Amino acid sequence: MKHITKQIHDAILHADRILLVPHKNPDGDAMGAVSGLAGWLESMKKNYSIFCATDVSKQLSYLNPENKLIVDTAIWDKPFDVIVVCDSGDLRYAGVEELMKKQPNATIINIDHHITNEHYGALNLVITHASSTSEIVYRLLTLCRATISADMATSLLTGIITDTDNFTNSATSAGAIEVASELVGKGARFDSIKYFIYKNTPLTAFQLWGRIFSRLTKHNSLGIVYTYLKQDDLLEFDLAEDDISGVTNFLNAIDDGHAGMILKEQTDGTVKGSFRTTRDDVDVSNMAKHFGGGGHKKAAGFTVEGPVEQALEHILSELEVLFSKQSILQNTRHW
Ligand SMILES: [Mn+2]
Repeated sequence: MKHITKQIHDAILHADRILLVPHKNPDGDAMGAVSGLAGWLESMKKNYSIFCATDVSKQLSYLNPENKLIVDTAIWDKPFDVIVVCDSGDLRYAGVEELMKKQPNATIINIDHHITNEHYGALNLVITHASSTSEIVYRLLTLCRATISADMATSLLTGIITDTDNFTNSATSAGAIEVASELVGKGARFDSIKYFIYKNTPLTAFQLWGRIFSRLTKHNSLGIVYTYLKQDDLLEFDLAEDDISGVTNFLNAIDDGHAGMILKEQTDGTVKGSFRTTRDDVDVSNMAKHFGGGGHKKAAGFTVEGPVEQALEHILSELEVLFSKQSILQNTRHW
């Protein structure tokens, strides 16, 4: 890690224009990592911007330092020296695959922990056993001897807390807890994170959770417990998808079957699917890959054509064919 860290440090020191990119529909880790890096660039008086291909949820608004976040693609018309992509296994997931073609001379830095990472950067700091990209950014900043402010610590701790699902899922390693502890020591505001991430949920969000839970179904031969969300549900309750983001990880609490799956209809008519499992013998990233997606062994996602009813039928029948050839259980071949 030391060698690549030095290369990243050098690239940033010599850059005049820097762009930070979280993946689209960013989660706490993507925004936490970007916001932590932004604090570092701020302290070095670097000229930088943050670009996201989609809007960022209101819940994560405290991770938008100096209001630098831009969603207007016009920012890509001027050349950047360095573009840092955070928490994204590939440039499609980041939503910048096409935009990147406008920046042939930029040094792309890829900081990520996804097992499916495509190493698309000129510099790739990819640590698949790290709990979160925010943990990696902390280690990077520490090796670069950066001063980590309380704001930066709050950002990075957000990433660790959200990616470990509040220190409950399998990403909760000794390293994650160690870094979290150091961040608290540097003034990370645990209370703010708790408030923004876990305690500002509107009542209607819980009512919609109830509807999503009422649709939970177990597919007996596949051993998959699934449910779905329609755009009509969001309209009816006047909510955005971010308002119920926690519902996906709740699948981990279900003690039935090999894996959980939720399908969420998007505003553009496509359907975003997420797989979750808590079992060590199941690798859901392979299941997501079958539908053109990716992720981690225990949490992975993909996007297919809608509407959600047809998507569900399609996915279940595809999985039936797939499972008839290979077992879902990892210890039988490469699944
Ligand atoms: Mn992450």
